[in-house]
Amino acid sequence: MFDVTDIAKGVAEGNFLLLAKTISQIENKVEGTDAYLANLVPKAIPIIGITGPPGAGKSTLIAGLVGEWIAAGKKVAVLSVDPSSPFHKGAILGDRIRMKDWYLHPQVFIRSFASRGHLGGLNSSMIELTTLLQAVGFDQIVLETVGVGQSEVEVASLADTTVVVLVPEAGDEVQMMKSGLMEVADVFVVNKSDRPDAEIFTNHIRQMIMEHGVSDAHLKVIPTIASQGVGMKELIQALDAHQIANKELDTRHKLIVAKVVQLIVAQKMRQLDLIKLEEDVAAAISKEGFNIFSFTQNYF
Ligand SMILES: Nc1nc2c(ncn2[C@@H]2O[C@H](COP(=O)(O)OP(=O)(O)OP(=O)(O)O)[C@@H](O)[C@H]2O)c(=O)[nH]1
Ligand SMILES: [Mg+2]
Repeated sequence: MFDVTDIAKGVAEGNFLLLAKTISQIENKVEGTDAYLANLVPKAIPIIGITGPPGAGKSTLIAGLVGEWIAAGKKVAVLSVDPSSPFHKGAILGDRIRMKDWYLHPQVFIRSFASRGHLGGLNSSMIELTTLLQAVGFDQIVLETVGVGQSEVEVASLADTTVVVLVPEAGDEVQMMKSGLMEVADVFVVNKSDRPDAEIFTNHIRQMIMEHGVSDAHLKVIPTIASQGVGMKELIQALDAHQIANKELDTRHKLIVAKVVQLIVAQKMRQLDLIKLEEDVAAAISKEGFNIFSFTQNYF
């Protein structure tokens, strides 16, 4: 596998070839991956997770943030995870088009991943890849995931700062309560604030989080019009504020514990030979008195 110093040199020069190759190697778990990961020396660059319903404007928003960060001379990495559900075709292409300004920019590395077929291993790959990014010289790391099912909760277990993007539409607040977004969001963005009633919706969210005992609701709910670049500076301020607060409270260890658990689970899963398991089950259930617990103990 490639030397981290060489990858970092490429990143510094805007050449991401070695980085891209290394990402593929890690994803494919080529020989030596575990040792390679174990020798990384990551910097404490916070990971920003951006989630929200399909089409809320996450990619447009990220493109806006990237613009601000680039202007400040930063190196930015964006990983986006597509749930690849059949009703969501073209997500990758859509992202390409919206982020096209940045695709060839020497300060920006963008890569999309499909979550299908990962069997719960997506988070462990993301932990691996974000740690690699932290070790090769990026200043900002963003993870985009479409908020369907449990993915908001999953992204929150990867990100130091979780941003939930909402749009002013009737029913969204109900959806938000339902999926427990209040617990995972560090910052709320009300995007498409050019829509009618955006202000009412924004105030509604602010009130809801105040009822949750959050006093600085104005800092936590940011109205944006991503397609016009409106609200980007305010959002960056909110991100910075959260990261400073995080540092003071030293909440990092909780997140690390969650990540360690995910890595252990993923490692156990990798050790499991599913084909053999299926054969073993087929053999075991034909016998009388099959007991699922005693059977499972053979795999502990
Ligand atoms: N009116 C309006 N449209 C916007 C705004 N931000 C984004 N859009 C549009 O909303 C559509 C979806 O934007 P995306 O950035 O692809 O949304 P997304 O959340 O990344 O979508 P997925 O990744 O497919 O879930 C695009 O047509 C954008 O141009 C906004 O602030 N106002
Ligand atoms: Mg997107």
